[in-house]
Formats: sequence, structure tokens, C-alpha cells
Amino acid sequence: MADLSTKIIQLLDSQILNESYASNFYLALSYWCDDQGLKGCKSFFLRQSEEERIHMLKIYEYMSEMGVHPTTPAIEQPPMNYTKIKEVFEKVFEQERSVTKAIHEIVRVSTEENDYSTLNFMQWYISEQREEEAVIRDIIDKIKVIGDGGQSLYYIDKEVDKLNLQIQAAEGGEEQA
Ligand code: OFO
Repeated sequence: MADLSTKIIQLLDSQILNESYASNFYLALSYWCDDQGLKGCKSFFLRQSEEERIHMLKIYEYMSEMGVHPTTPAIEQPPMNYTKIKEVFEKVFEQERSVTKAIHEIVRVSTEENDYSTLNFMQWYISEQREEEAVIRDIIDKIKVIGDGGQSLYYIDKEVDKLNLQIQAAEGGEEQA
């Protein structure tokens, strides 16, 4: 017997789709960056793609623990072509904002339904989204300062690669803790 309401099941299924789409979207961006010679950005999006897959799997596990069979969704093809790196990060920001909105909706409905398990489960996603949005906002701010034409791309890629190292170091620290 399921311990979740029909409405919450629908929202979690749809969140599985959001996370899967995000994973594919970042995978596509990773190889767009590869094509542009932006190796730092490529690694950034590849790691992000893997993280989104983990976010998706966490929802599968939660639903399963609650006695629900999650729906594996069909995923729409993400856009493949961009003109500028700034456009890429702006699209990423838009994407993250829409995921944040979807997460807040799950929190709103679980509060309304007194579904404390889902409310508790979603707390991790709230912090994760806040951190992701802050990272992307920071990159967009840097691009605004550096510019995104010609040689600026080299410096943008270097900045994103610095960020890769910081994230890697922070994740290493988390694993050891
Ligand atoms: Fe799943 O963390 Fe963003 O979308």
C-alpha cells in the first residue's frame, strides 16, 4: 500500500522527469562546449549531468521506500545549438529556476497535506537548488565582467575550471567527513 497521496505521486513522477531532463540537458551542453574547445565548461556540465542523474535516482528510492512504483519518463530532446557561452549559462539559470519552482510546489503540497515524510525528503533539494543557482549566477556575473567574445572565452573557461577544482575539493572533503 502506498504511503503517498495521488497528487504527491504525480508531482514526484514529474520531478523525476525534471531531473532526467536536466541530466540530458547538461550532457548536451557538455558536448557543445567540447565542440567549442571549452574543456573546463565541458567538465563542469558533465559533472552536473551526473549529479542530476543522482537527484533523479534519489526520488526513485524515496518513492520505492514509500511503497510506490515510480514512473520512468520519456525525455524530450534538449536544444543542441547555441551561439554564445553567455546564452548557455543564461539558459542553465532559467532551467534551474524552473526546477526550483517545481520543488517548491512539492513542498507546498506536502505542507498542505501534512505529508511530513515528503516535506523532510524535499529539504535536501531546496538547499541543492539554492547552491546551484548561486554557482550559475556567479558564472554569469563573471562572464559579464570578462565579456564573451574571442579571447574572453579562454578566460571564462579558466574560471569555470577553477570552479571545477573547488567543487571537487569540497566534494572530497564531504566524502571524508
Ligand atoms: Fe537537480 O539539481 Fe538542479 O536541477
